[in-house]
This record gives sequence, C-alpha cells and structure tokens, in this order.
Amino acid sequence: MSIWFTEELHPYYRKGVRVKRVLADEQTPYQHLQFVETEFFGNAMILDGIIQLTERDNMGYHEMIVHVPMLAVSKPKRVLIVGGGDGGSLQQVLRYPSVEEAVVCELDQRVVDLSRQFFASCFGDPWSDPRARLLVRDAFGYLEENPGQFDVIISDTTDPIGMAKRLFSDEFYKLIVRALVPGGAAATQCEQPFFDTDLIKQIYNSARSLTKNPAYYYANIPTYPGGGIGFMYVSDTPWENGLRSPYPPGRNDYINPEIHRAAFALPEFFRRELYE
Ligand code: SPD
Repeated sequence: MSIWFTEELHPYYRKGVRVKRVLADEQTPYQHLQFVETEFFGNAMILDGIIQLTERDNMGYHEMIVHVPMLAVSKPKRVLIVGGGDGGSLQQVLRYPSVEEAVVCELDQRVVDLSRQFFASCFGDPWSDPRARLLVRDAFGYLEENPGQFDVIISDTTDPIGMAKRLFSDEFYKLIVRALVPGGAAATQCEQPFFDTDLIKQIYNSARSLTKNPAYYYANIPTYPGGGIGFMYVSDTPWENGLRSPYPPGRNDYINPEIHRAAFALPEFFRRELYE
C-alpha cells in the first residue's frame, strides 16, 4: 500500500511525500496537528496540512535560523524563540555556553508535548535544560512587555495564514526590534523568494526602516515549497560579523563558513526586487 501526503500551500503548486504510517492526528484548540512517519524523511510534523519539519531535512532550517544571528552577536546571553514548540531551534540555541536563558513563546502546548515524543531521536530533550523556559502564550503580548531584553530573537513560525498572519506584519517587526538589546539580532522565518516576493519585500522594507543592516538569506529544505525557505536577518549589527565567530560546541550538519556566506547571495531577479 502506498500513502502520499500532498501539500498545497499555494493554489498553483503541490508537493508530496510518501508516508509509512500516521503517528498522531488531533485537533488542538489552535490547529490540526499531525505527526507522520515518512518513507524517506523520517518523522514529520504537519500543521493545518502544511509540513513544518522532518527529521531528515530540518537541520538546514534550524541551524540557519539560529546560528546566523547567534554568531553575529558576541556571546549572546538571553534568547527568545517565538513559536518553535518542536524544540529544534531551542536545541541549537542551547549549544552556546554563553546562553543563560532561552525563552520559548509557543501558543500550542500539544506541539511541545508531541514533538518531545516524536522528535526525541533528533532533538533529545532540550526542554530539560535548566536554561530553557517555556511560556505557553501568544508572543505579541510577551514582546510588548519585554522591551530591550534579548540579545537574539528567533521567529520560528508557521506560514502567514490565519492567526499567524500577524507574525509577518510591520507591527510584529517593530516589537521584535524593540525587544532587542542595542546591537542585538533577530532572524525570522521569511518564506520563499519565488512564491512570496511581495511579502518578503514588505518585510525587508519594514526591517530596513527599523535597523541598519537587515538582509535576506536562504536555505535548501527539500520538504518546503520550492525546495527551500528564506530568513530575514534584522539587526544594526552586520551579519558578516558572524563569519569571524567560532561555532558552538556540537556538530553542524548544514552550516559551514561557505554556506553561511553563500546563503546571502540571491538570484538576480530577487536581489533586484529586494535591494534596488
Ligand atoms: N511552509 C513551511 C514553513 C514552516 C516554517 N516553520 C517551521 C518550524 C520548524 N521549527
């Protein structure tokens, strides 16, 4: 028997993965949450019909969204992760001995609970680290209450659909920048150059009005639409500072100095759209 999970985030584009079995399937107060074991990519988490991560290719996403801002800032101590209930970003943040506290602001407790169960073999249990603090709440209010608090902020979110649309708004970027310490850096999940050009332009313009050195970068993730996803680096501190910083202890599976630099090189049509 062959079961295919087909994702249709965009009405004009589909992709599919072959599934061995369904591990969990429930409606939480916020979303339709599914975990499946796939044929090639290991376990995967799907929210409202959209693949969020798989065991096999999540490293490109989590290493790039975390290490680019973490390396740019010298010895980050306080880190906020918006979303990120699966624990993948948290695991990467906790590799830094300088980190004293990593706050994860995740709306859906079930994402955390089931990810602990089904992603234990790739993330371990980062939640048991005494530096990790889970807040099950909406990030907007938390950001409003915490100006000037964080060396690094990671916005590890779903796509801009429904409630999550707010996490791609100018208002959200203002709150992120306000919650950073001077010289702090943020990286945000910032979608796909081919499919989301206008949205990314709007976010870049917002980031540019708020900080001196924003930049867009990209990672290859086969299970995301178009085979990859981009991130917005938002900071007064140039991302290039990170090229001189040592990696934290532990193994990288995606980032290395060449990938780090090359991730900021954009295809010409998109570079023109964004930067000219
Ligand atoms: N189109 C899929 C985008 C998924 C972004 N969120 C990933 C969460 C991984 N921690």
